[in-house]
Amino acid sequence: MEKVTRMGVSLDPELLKEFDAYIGTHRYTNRSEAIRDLIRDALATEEWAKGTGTVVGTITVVYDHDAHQVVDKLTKIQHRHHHSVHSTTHVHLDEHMCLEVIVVQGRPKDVLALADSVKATKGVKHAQLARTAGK
Ligand code: NI
Repeated sequence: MEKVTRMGVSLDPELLKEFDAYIGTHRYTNRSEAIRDLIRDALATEEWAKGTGTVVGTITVVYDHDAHQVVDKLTKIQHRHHHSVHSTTHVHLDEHMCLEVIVVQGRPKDVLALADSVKATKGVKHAQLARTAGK
């Protein structure tokens, strides 16, 4: 493991009080852990916003497989965007409802275009893109 660098952070008491409340709500065991997570979140958001480089994430989709040829449509969309699709997991929730998790990896604008197409597909009940960072 790389050597960890310690750094000091100056905060006014009111902000620190709010931050400690946040740490409690989110069940962090210490401030460093919470700060690390917030920094990683900010860097991941930046990576997606920059529009360059490679990003990773998942698109979770819920649909009724009998509705509006949604299976065909989603398959076509994923083939059209095959450069951004890493893999897909399918779960049959019940007789009709399906949950699919599409693991995405690629240029931010391509991945966002894929997510938009999935969300706009008739028959999709819910679709959500989770943006994360690969490092
Ligand atoms: Ni299914």
